[in-house]
Amino acid sequence: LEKWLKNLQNIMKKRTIFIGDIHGCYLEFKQLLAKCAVTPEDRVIVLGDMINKGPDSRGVVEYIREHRFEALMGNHEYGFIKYLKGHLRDENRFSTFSSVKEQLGIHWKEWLTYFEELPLFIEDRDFMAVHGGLVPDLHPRDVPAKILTRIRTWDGKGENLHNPKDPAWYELYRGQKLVVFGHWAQRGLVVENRVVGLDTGCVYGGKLSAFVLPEGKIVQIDAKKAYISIK
Ligand SMILES: [Mn+2]
Repeated sequence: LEKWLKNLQNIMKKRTIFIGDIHGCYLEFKQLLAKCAVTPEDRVIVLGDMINKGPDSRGVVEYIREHRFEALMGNHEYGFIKYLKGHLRDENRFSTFSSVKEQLGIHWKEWLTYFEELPLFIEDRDFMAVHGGLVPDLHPRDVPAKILTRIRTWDGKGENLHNPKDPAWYELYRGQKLVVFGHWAQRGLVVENRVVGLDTGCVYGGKLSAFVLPEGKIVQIDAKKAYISIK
């Protein structure tokens, strides 16, 4: 990563700050932005899973919209859209989603539009940002949402996206662009050649993490507490 960063530092003008899975951890989110000394000149990209499980999903998404941060579709936003439309089959997730809907109040339909418009990936000259990850040798525009938002491991077919016997998707990545992703709290911080993973399980009592370009610096805030237990 270091060689790549050195090259980038010469050409990248705008500071870009990527933020891992927030899951309603509003206080930690605000602290992390302060620690990164974010200004209106910066580009901020939230990697998805902004909502659900944690204490203040509404606070998080309102802050993101007010400050015109960019945000990606995570599997929790994707599931929440289905829930709001009455299409969700996984009843285990109803209780936390109903609390998010309650927080959003009477304007939930307007929020539905916001969530539906979230991009599945953001591609820049210098990087690719995605919530789950990439399928080897495919551009994300050619990969379905349910894979882009949920992939952890790759079996060659996309049947099982989380199998400890299969390699992590990023071990198979051969592209030239830096990929920044979230979604894998059990794996935690990943900093390897051309991949940076930022889900460090804040909502489970871990940390909330940011990656700052062009410096290539990781910035973290400890969770106040474990808001929910990890499965
Ligand atoms: Mn996720």
